[in-house]
Formats: sequence, structure tokens, C-alpha cells
Amino acid sequence: MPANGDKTSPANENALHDHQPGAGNPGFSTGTGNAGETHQTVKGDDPSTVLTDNHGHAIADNQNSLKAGARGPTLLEDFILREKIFHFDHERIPERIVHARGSGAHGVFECTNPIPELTKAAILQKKGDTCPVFVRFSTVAGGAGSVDTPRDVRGFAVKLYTQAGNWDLVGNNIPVFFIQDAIKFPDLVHSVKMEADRGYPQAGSAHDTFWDFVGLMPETLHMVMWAMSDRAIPRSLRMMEGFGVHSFRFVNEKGEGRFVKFHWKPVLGIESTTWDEAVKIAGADPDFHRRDLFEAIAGGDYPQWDLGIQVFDEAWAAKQPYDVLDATKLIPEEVVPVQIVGRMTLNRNVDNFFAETEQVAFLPSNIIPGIDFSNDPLLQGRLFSYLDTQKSRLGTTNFHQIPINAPKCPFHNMQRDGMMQTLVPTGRANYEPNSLNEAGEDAGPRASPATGFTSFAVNDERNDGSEKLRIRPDLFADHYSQARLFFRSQTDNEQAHIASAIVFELSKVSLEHVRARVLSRLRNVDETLAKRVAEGLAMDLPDAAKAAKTPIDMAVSDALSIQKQAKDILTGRKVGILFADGSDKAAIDTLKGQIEKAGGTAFLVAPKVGGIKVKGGTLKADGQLAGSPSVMFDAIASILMPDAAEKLTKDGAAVQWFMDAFAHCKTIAHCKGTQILLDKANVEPDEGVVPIESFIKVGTKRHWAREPKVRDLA
Ligand code: HDE
Repeated sequence: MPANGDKTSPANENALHDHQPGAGNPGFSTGTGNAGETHQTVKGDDPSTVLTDNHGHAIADNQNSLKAGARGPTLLEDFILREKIFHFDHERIPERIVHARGSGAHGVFECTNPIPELTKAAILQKKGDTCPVFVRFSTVAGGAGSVDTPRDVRGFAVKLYTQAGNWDLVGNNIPVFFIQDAIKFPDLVHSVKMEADRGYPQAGSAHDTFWDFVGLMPETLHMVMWAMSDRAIPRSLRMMEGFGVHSFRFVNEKGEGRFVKFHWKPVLGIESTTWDEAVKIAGADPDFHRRDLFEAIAGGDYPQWDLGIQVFDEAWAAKQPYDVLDATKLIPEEVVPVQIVGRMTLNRNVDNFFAETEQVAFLPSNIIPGIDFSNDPLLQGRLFSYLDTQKSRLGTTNFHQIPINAPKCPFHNMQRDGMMQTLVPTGRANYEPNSLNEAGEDAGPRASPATGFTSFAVNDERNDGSEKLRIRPDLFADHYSQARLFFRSQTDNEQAHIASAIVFELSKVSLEHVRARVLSRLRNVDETLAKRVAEGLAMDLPDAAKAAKTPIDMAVSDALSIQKQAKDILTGRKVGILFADGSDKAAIDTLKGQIEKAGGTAFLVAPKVGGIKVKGGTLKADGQLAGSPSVMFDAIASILMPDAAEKLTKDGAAVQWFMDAFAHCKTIAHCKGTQILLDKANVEPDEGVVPIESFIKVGTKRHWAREPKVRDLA
């Protein structure tokens, strides 16, 4: 045993040499005894490259704990080991109680159509004005490590770092919510999260407790229609709409107030997966959305959204058949058109997922002068909840000092101290007012009546606030009209998806009375929907539930349907091209070029990735066939020699590649050589199964007319 326990013994050196996985990696520092061989310690004495502990002490050996002899126990005095393990033990912070799994990115917001007549919000005053933004997209129900593609609502939270302070628009990809009053939120969330006794299912609403809640709380039904529609299985975070959900208030320089609802419209259009795809993607790539967002931004394909507003006043609101303070109701775009005021571009990935995406703290209470709240009882509850939750997640009232949360405009006040204070406020005066400056006069900072935030005085003309009541406004009792509006605004195909999704979810519900109660509610939404679901479950239709308010028929709204407003573009879409031994490289290059020219991405798939012999050279694939199922692409193409295709008929992954693409109504572009594989996969000719040369003309749009041939929908 060496006299100095801190020295690595020769035996240890050998062990390191044999077993260190990081050997040769300059970032992986090994013990002193090993320095020469592995290049893993600092060359020279440059202090900026020396590994230190958190208190600045240089570390000599980051591989071996301090022991009493080579084979002896570890010594308590090893402060380097203890600090490292101590910090590691506390690396996790509580995950968000909802929206735990998220993906974030930085970007910029630009005002494109100023609206000073509507609001004095600093960022909406001048065309071309910009501010940095941070966006976090999320699923709601699953834990931080759950998959990206469950059927779920997606969070769409935007932090705009304006010069008037941070404005957080913390919305979802669905314009309405399940409940009307914040007091029901814990119940809703408990019901949808994994069941309390068994700890499953993870990230899914297809279970008894959620549908029990739905059946007992008919106000959920409008949002349930959205959640059972294709909106809840988005193709990409880049292809979702975002909504502020609540009615907010705009206030202009003259002090005039109007209601406003916020919308984010994706420049790439709205696009969804099919349910079967979403399930398969969960296995093939649990990080499908996160990867897609990261890769698009890294590759310079910056996703963009236009910020739209629907503006209306109290008098108009008073005449509607629904209450604009009710978050389970929307205002059809056909009734109040969406006016575009700005554009958001996400152009930078986070540098550190934890520091930014995990530690970002959104607060619906973060608004700026020119914007105010409405009395929506759901919004009012949120104004408390988010601030409160940050203390539990981030552990300190000083969470606003974390760089991702700090405003990018100056901020100063008399708040002091607290856990993890990272600022060093100077001076004697920590109270306001004070006169401790040299002249003995007023010393700032002081409130500014001229520029400071003032609340809109009369936030609801229909409410004088003199009574304390635990009740809801009258029109909140209409739970069905807008659920019906949503369902009837869908294409036949989309209606079939909704009916099938409800059948799927209720089939996972084991309590029969829960299913029956939901059916009784669906009868008030739409009789045909209720019938289809009952048939899908092989159940009798129960009597319709008693409705507190008789539903009315509203004019259908095309803006509620994804398929009616689908964009037939290749931009942002991904095409998988299958090739194998002997494939024609020139044909592959041509197709790839065409796809890229149209703004899409071509992804080469082959049985082996390392480079295979093709006609015209060797070609490397981007992904191996078994690891790149066709669910990962918007359309597929295949360029194969007949003998290679014949060989692939014995490969399940190859046959499934075509079978799935066909079942998911995708374009399949193929050469003649592929035919034998198409036959094996039961791919029948239709307008979406085309020769390679026609691919660009047909594009990546889905061929929904095919769906009845491949799926038995409810
Ligand atoms: Fe949230 N919600 N929420 N929510 N919410 C949270 O805040 C809450 C609601 C939304 O990426 C939590 O920081 C209550 C509606 C998003 O960090 C928590 C109510 C909408 C995110 C919370 C609602 C949302 C959250 C958990 C009913 C759409 C993720 C962690 C009154 C307009 C933000 C956190 C992110 C997160 C409470 C309803 C959107 C617990 C009490 C309606 C996008 O504070």
C-alpha cells in the first residue's frame, strides 16, 4: 500500500487502463497515475481548464475515492467524493404536477400589425418591434419521463420577455378547458393521472377514474370532444395551434377596455397522426416530438406561428348564447374573425434542458400594462396556483432570478433576502418610501402612476361584486351546445375518429355504469355519435341525461376541423426513402433533391446503415429499416431492385413498413421493382399509391378516402 493514500497504486493504473470507457475522450478525466496514456488530465496549468469542486478547489483525481488502503474502506474525509454525491443526490426537483413532460426552445416575437387603438401593450405598438421569447410545449397527464405521443392535450406556454416586463401566455393546443371553475382542477387532474391505488395507467385518459369524472361533470364534454379528436394526437409540436383559452382584457392608452382571446396559428398548418400511428410511434421513438422540434431548429427550419386575436366588447358578449367568461366555450372564428398581429419564430434550442426547460416558471399572472385579466373563474384560480407551485418546484421565492425566468428589462424593488438569493442588493434603504439619499430626499425606486400597471376598473359590467356567492353564471349551465358544434363541424372522417376514440377509451373502462353514464351524456351532444359509440361498445343506449339547459344548434365552423383547413405543402414534412443492394442512386438523388427543394426532408432507410452497394456507387442510410418504421414519416417512397425487394418480403419490418403506410393513409411512391413487396403488404392501388415520378405532384397529404378499406371505424 502506498504511504500516501491519495496516490493511485500501480495495480489501479492497470485496472483503469483496461476498463475505463472514457479513455481517450479528452473530456473524461482519469486519475493522476494515468495521465500520460489517456490525455484526460489538464495539459499545463491553465486554471480555466482545471476540474474543480463547487468551492473552487482543483481536483487531482476524479476516478478514485479516497480509501484507507487500496482494498480498504472509503474515508469520510473525502470531501470531493461527498460533495459530488451530495450534489447528484439532489439533482432532481419535483416535476410539475401537470405538464411534467415538456420541450422548450428560444425564439423571437415580432409585431407585424400594430394595434395601439386596442392596447397599450408595449410589444404591440410598432411594426417590426421584437422581443425574445421562450416556449415550452408539453403533454399534461404523463410524468417527465413519459412518451411524447399519448392522446392528450398539449401545453403551449410562451414567455415574452418584453421591455415592459415578462408576459406569459400560458395556453394549450385546444381552445377550451375541461372545467369552468378552478376549484375543480385538483379533482380533474386526480381523475386523469394514474389511478391512486395502482399507479397506472401512465399518460392516458383511457381508464375508469377519468371517464367517471367526465360522466359526472357534463361541463367536460366540449373539451372531451377535442381530446378525442385528432387534435390530441399532433404530428408535430410545430404543427399545432395554440390558444390562450380564457377571455383576457385589452386596455388602450385612453383607458378603454375590450375583451380579447389569443390564438397561435402554425405557419406549417395543423397536422395530426392517426391513433394507430401515435401508439406505434410511442414504441419506435418515445421522444418523437422533442426530437422533431430539436432537429428542425438545429437544421435551420425554424417553426413559426402567427399571433392572432379575437376582440369583442361587453355589449357584444352580453348577446351571445354562451358566457365569454366560461372557459369551456369558444368564439367561432367565423363569428369573430382572428386578426393577425405578430409572428413568433423559434430559432434556438436550449443549451441545457434542466436549466432552461425544466426550470422555466410560467405565471399567467405575468401580464404587462395594456393587458388585463377577465373574471373567468378558471383564470382567477390560475393566478394563484402558478406562483404557488414554483415555490414547491424551485424551492425559493427567488425563482425569478434564475436566468430563464428573469425579465430582460431592469427590475428593482425592496424585496430582499430569501433562500438562494443570488443578487447582492446594495445600500441601506430596503423600504419604500425612504429618504436616505444624499440630499435627504425621495430615493427610488418608486411606483409610477403614469407607466405602472393599473387594473381595469370595471372588469364586468354585469357584476357589481356586492354579493359573495358560490355559484356560476346562468349560461355556464349549457354544457352541450358547443360540444355539438365541435362534433358537427368535423368531416365525416374526423367524426369517425372521434367516435372510435371514445369507443377505444370507454372499452378500457371496466365499470359499466361509468360507460353508460357517458353514453347518456353523448345523446345530448349528438344522437348519431351516441349511437355509434354504443354500437362500438355493444351496449344499449341509455336514456339521455337530463340537461340543465337544452342545447342549441350553432352554425358549423370549418376552423374547428383540421382536415377542412389542411395545408397541402411539403415544408417541414419528412419522407422516408427505402433502398437496398443495387438500388438506382441517381433515382434516389433526384427524388431527394425534389423533396428538399419543396422544403421537406428526405430520410434514407436501408436494411443496413454503414453503406451499401447501389447502382452508381455506395450509399449510406440515415436509419436502419427496423429502427425507422414508416410511422416516423409523412410519406414513403421506395427504390428497389426486384431481387432486393423479393429478399425483403421475408423481413417483417419491411412488409410492415408498407402495410402501416397504407393503413395510415399515406402516399406510397414506388418503383416497379417494389411491386412484390407491395403485394405481400396488401397495398392496393389507389390515388395515393403512385410511381416515384409522381411523388412530388401528390405530396404528403393523407388519402382519407382509403381509410374505410383499412380500418373498421365506429
Ligand atoms: Fe395549468 N398548471 N392550471 N392550465 N398549465 C400548471 O404550473 C392550473 C390550465 C398550463 O410549461 C402548473 O408551473 C390550475 C388551463 C400549461 O411550465 C400548475 C388550473 C390551461 C402548463 C397549474 C389550470 C393551462 C400548466 C404546474 C385550473 C390552458 C405548463 C406546473 C384553474 C389555458 C407550463 C406549473 C410549463 C402548468 C395549475 C388550468 C395550461 C399546477 C389550478 C385552463 C401550458 O400551477
